[in-house]
Amino acid sequence: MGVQTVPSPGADRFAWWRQARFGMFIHWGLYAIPAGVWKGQEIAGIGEWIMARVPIPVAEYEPLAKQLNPVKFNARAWVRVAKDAGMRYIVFTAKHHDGFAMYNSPSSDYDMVDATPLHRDPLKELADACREEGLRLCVYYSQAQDWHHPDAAGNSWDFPDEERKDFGRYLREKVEPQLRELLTQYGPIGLIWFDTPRVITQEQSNALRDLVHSLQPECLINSRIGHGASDYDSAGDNQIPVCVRPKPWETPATLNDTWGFKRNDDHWKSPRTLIRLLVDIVSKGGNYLLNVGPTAEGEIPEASIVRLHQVGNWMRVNGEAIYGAEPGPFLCESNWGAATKRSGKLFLHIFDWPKGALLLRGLRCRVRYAYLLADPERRPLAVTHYRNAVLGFEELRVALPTEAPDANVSVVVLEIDGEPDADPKPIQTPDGIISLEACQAVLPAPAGLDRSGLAVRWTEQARPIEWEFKVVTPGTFDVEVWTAAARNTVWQGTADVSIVVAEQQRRATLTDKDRRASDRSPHQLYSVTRCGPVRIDQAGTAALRLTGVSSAEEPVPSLRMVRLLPVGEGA
Ligand code: H79
Repeated sequence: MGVQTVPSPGADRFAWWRQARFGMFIHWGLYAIPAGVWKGQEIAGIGEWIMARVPIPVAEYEPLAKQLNPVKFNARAWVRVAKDAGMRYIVFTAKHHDGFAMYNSPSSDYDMVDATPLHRDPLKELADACREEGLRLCVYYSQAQDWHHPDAAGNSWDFPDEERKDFGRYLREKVEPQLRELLTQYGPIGLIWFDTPRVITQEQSNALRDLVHSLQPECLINSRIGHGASDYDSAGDNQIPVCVRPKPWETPATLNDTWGFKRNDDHWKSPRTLIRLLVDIVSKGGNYLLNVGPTAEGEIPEASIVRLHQVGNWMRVNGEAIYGAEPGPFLCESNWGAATKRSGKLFLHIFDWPKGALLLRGLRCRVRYAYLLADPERRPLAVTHYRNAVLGFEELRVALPTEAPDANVSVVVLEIDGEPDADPKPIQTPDGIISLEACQAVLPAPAGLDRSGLAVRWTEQARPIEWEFKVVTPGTFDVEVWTAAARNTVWQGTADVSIVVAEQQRRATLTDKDRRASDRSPHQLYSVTRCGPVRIDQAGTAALRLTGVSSAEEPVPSLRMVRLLPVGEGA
C-alpha cells in the first residue's frame, strides 16, 4: 500500500495545530435522524451509538439515508459558528462507526451522494467554507469499527460469525479507497482523526499511516490509529490529564453528554465551564476539540451556538493567552486557576477572583510589569516579591482591583525577565492545603505516569512513593488518597495503603464510598479515601511516603494524589 513517505525532518508540521489550540469537532450522520429515540423508546448513551445500543439491523438502519434531507445545511454558517467561538480547525465525521460516508465517496454506494435525496457533498462545501474563512479542514474516520461492513469490527448483531471475518479485506475494499478520496478530493487536510483501533494490527496501522503520508505528508494523525503510528495523543473522550504533558495532545470533548445530536440531551455545560476547560487544557499543553452535533435538518443546535458565542466573547479579549500559548511553569493544577506563557509573558488565568490580591507561592521569576489582559490601557498592577528565607520559597503578591474584569476567567499578564520558573516542590497553599500529585513524586520503577498524569503500577513491588514538600502553617491534617474513577462504570479493584509523615503512620484500604467530580471537569471523577489525621508540628521541608499493597488478582486504581487537608487550629 503506497510508498512510505516520511514527512521531512525538521519541518514543523505541528505549527498550525499548536497555534490553534481550539478546534470544532462535528459529529453529523444518519444517527441525527432518530436523535436518541428509536420506535418511541429513549435510548441511553451517546447518540451516534444508537445502532449498536438498540441494536438496529443494517437492513433497518440503511433506509435512514433516504430520510436525510438537511435542507437547512449551510457549510458557511457552521464554519462561522466555529470561527466566532475562536476555533481554528474543524474535524468532520467523514465516516463514523455506522459506516455511512457523509461525503461523496465514489467507491461506495452507502454515501451522501448515492444514498440520500440531497445529492450534495457537505465535505466539499465545508472545505470551500473553511478555505474562505481561514480555518483548517480535518476529518474523522472510523477505521476499524464499521457496523455496515461484514468484515469490519463492531457489528455482532448482523454478522455474528467472527471466524468468517476478513478484516484485511474490509481495509482494502473500503478504508483504503475512502482515505484516498478524503485526501485527494478536498485539498489539504489538516489531520485525520482515527478512532477505536480495536482489532487493527501494528502492520495495518502503519500501512494506513503510510498511505495518509504518501498522499499528504503534512497531514497529522491522532493516536487512535493504533499502535503508536501517530503524531499526537488523543486523551480519552472528555478526559483531561491532571498535569502538564510534554508530548502533543488533544482532548475530544462534548458540549452536553452526546456527540451525535440527541433531541433530549439538555445537559449543556455553561460558558464558564467551557472557558475554564479550554484554559485548563492549554495550561497543560493540550488542544481542546469541542464537539457540536448538528440536527438531521443540518443545523447546529441553538443551545450550542449561544454557548460557543460566549466562549468567543472571552477569546476576543483573551485570545493572546491561548493561541500559540504553552504551559506556564507550574506542573500541576493551581487552586487559583491556571497559567500559560507566550513570548516573554506569563498569563495567570484567575478562576475565582480573590479579595484584594493574588498570592502566588513558588513562582521564581522577576516581574517587570503586570496588567489585566482585559484592560486596553494596560494600567499597572502593583507586584510585591517576598522571599521566605527560612522555608526557602518565593511568594508573589499581585494587587487586584475589587471587581473581576471577567465573571468566568480573568487574565493577569506578567511581563517577566527570562523564562518563567517555579519551585518543583509542592508548597502548602495559602488556604492551608497541601496537594502531593503523582507527577511531583519520586516514583520507583515499575511505577510510572500514564498519559493522564496518574500513577500506574504503583503497588506492584510495594515500594514507597515519596514526596518532599514545604509546610508553611503547621497543624493537624486529614490525609486523603485520591484515585481515578470513571463515569458510568464500576470502580474496580482496591489496594491497602500505608502513609508515613512526620513519624506517624496511617493505614487504609482504598474505597469508592466518596466519589467526587473534579472541580476542573464534570466528566472526571475521583474516589477519595480518608486515612485519618496526622500532626505536622514544624514549618519547613517535610516528607511523605506512600506504600501501596495489592493482590495480584485485583486491578489497582490509578493514583492521582495525596492531599493533606488542614483541620482545627492548623486551618
Ligand atoms: O466519536 C465519539 C464516540 O462515538 C467515539 N469516540 C468519540 C470521539 C467512541 N467510540 N467508542 N466509544 C466512544 C466508547 C463508547 C462506549 C459506549 Fe457504550 C457507547 C458507552 C455507551 C455507548 C458500549 C456500548 C458500551 C455501552 C454501550
